Amino acid sequence: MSELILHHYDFSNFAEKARLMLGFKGLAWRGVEIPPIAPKPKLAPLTGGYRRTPVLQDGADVWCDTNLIARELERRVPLPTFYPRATAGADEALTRWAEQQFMRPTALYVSGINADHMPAGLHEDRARLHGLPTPSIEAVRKAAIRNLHLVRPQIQWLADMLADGRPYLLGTVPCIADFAAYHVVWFYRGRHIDCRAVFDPYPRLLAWRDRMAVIGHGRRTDIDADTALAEARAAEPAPPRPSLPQEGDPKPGAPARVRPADNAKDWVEGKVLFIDAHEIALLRHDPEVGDVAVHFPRLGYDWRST
Ligand SMILES: N[C@@H](CCC(=O)N[C@@H](CS)C(=O)NCC(=O)O)C(=O)O
Repeated sequence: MSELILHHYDFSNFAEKARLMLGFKGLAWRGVEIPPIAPKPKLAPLTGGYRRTPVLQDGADVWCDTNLIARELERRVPLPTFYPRATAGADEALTRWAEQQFMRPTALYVSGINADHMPAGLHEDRARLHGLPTPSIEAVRKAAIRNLHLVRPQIQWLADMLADGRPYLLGTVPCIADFAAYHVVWFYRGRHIDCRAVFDPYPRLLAWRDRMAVIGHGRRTDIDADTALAEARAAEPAPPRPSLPQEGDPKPGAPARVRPADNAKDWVEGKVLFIDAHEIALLRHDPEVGDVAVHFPRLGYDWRST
């Protein structure tokens, strides 16, 4: 297996999930630092316009979204597993809660507390990403306290899950839900002002967080974006697995477009290379990198035949 490339930036919590997942699988990987705000001129040739962080690359294949990245890592390195049989279903459902219901107010709380310390243009970029008007710095600050009231009861849920002394959220071994909840908790480190005091009343939660942190990031080497683009250019997309289209799905070879389902404006266009109940991969041709396969999960994404 060639060394995978992760396109990420340090303060991205979803990237922290990916880094920890790579560590859990014991992998050596290469990191390309991408900008935290659009435009991302050295990522767009690979993804066709998908701009979220992180993205995983192997040659001329790229995987968007940490939920699909988890599946791809599991396929390559099955053990230790992200999906123990005993907690199947609950692990995915808990993941969705953590990354949506828990993450959104967490982002608004931590960013609100750190309103004056965020990189230039970040508040504006994130508002645009969510299809909202640019907020005043005062509005960002005020959102912090409102959202603190939304995160507190959810932090209590995490503490309650761990109250019987279990080491991980669903039992004795970590599963994908631990990674999903961990990166949200990790985000409370803040950019400048540390927000982690909210966890102080919960020693078992703190112990779980520390247990997750020691998994580490595997073996990381940093490379530049041009090296990653050159690797894509030199490679061809891997032959796809057999497709299993569902009712009404575009068939392999048909033109289609995909985008995140949450207000994202930019469609990624291409021809269906692979489709099943969980994934849709588009084959695109880019003048800079040639043919690239861009893999998306289906849950949380929107697709259309074109
Ligand atoms: N569902 C996606 C969410 C990714 C996401 O929203 N990442 C944030 C960074 S933590 C992001 O893309 N922010 C905008 C950006 O980086 O351009 C995943 O699991 O990868």
